[in-house]
Amino acid sequence: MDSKRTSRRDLLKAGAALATLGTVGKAQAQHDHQVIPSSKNAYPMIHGSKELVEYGQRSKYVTSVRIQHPPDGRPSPDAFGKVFHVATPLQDSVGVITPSSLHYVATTRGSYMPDIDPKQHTLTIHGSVDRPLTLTMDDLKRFPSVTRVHFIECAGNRHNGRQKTVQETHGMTSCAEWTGVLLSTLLKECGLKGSAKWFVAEGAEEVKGASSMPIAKAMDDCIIAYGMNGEPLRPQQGFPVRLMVPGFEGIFHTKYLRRIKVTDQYYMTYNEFGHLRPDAKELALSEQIGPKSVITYPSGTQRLPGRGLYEITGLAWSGGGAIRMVEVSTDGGKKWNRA
Ligand SMILES: Nc1nc2c(c(=O)[nH]1)N[C@H]1C(S)=C(S)[C@@H](COP(=O)(O)O)O[C@H]1N2
Ligand SMILES: [Mo]
Repeated sequence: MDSKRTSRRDLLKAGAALATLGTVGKAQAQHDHQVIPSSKNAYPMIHGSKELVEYGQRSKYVTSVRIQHPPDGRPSPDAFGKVFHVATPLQDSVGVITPSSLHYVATTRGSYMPDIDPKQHTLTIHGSVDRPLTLTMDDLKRFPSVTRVHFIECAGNRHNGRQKTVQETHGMTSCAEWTGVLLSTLLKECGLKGSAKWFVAEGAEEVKGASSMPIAKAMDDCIIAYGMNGEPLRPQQGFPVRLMVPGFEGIFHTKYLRRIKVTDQYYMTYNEFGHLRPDAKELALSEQIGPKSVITYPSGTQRLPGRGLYEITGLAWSGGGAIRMVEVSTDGGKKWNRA
C-alpha cells in the first residue's frame, strides 16, 4: 500500500516524464504473475490475483509488444503522453485476428486520445436526408447489429529498404472482429435525398479525422462499430464508436465518430491531402487496399533454429474482395506452390 502511495506522489511530481514512467510500470505489471513452487506438480503454479480473476493476463513467457512507427520516428508515447503511430507485431501473430491490445494505432496528426463518456456521446446524421438523426449510444445499440472480421491498413506502412522486420514494414495493418450497425441501416432510417452523393465522417477530437466518401460505399458495407473482438472498442481504436469502411485505406475509418453529413459533393477536409479524386469510381478504386500479402514467419531478422521442416506463415488481404488462393515461392520466384 505504502509503495503505491509513494509512486503516486512521485508520478504527480514528475510532471511530463510521468506518462512514460506510467507506461513502463504497467507493461511490467502485465507479466508479473506471482508463481509458487509446487512439490505435487511438475511446474510452479501461478498465484491467483485480482487482475487475473477480473480481466485476465497472458503468460509471462509471451512478450510480444507493439512498437512506435516508424522506428526512427517520433516516440510513442512521447514525453507529453501523446501517441503517434504504433505498429502490430505481425511476426508473432497466431491466426488472423489481432488481439485488441496489439492492434495498430494511428492518429492522423498525433494527439492525446479523447476520454469519452459514452453516456455523453451522440452520433448525428444530417445533410441531404429527409429525417436527420441524433443517436445516443443506447439508441444506436437498439438497431440490428452485424459482426464481421475486417482488416484495417494505414498508408503509413513503408517498405523502402530501411525497414528490417515485418512489424516495421507491415505492422500498420491489423485484423479484428467488429460489431456494430450497418451505416445503410441508419441511412435508410434517415431517408437519403436524391442529391446524396457523398458523405463526410467526423471524429470528436481536435483533428477530427474527417473524410469524404462516396455514398455508394456507405450503402454497401460500412459499419458504425462499437464492438471489437467481443468487447467495447478500446479508446485507441475510437471508443465509444467508430466508422469501419471495409477495404478502404485506414484514414477513412473515423474514430470517436460524432457526425456524418450526407452531401451532394465531396468536402475538402483535413484528411484529403493526396487522397481525393473527384470521380467516385476512381476514388473508390484508389482508396481501396490490396490485394497484398506478407510472410510473417520466417521473416525479417528471424533465424531458423536449425535444419528441418518449418511451416511458413503469412497473411493475405484485399480491400476489393475475398482472397481465394495464395501461392508461395521458396526459390526466389522461379517456382510457385499453392499455400
Ligand atoms: N478521429 C480519428 N479517426 C481516425 C484517425 C484519427 O487520428 N482520428 N486516424 C485514422 C488513421 S490514419 C488510421 S490508419 C486509422 C487507424 O485505426 P486504428 O488506430 O484503430 O488502428 O484510423 C483513422 N481514423
Ligand atoms: Mo493511417
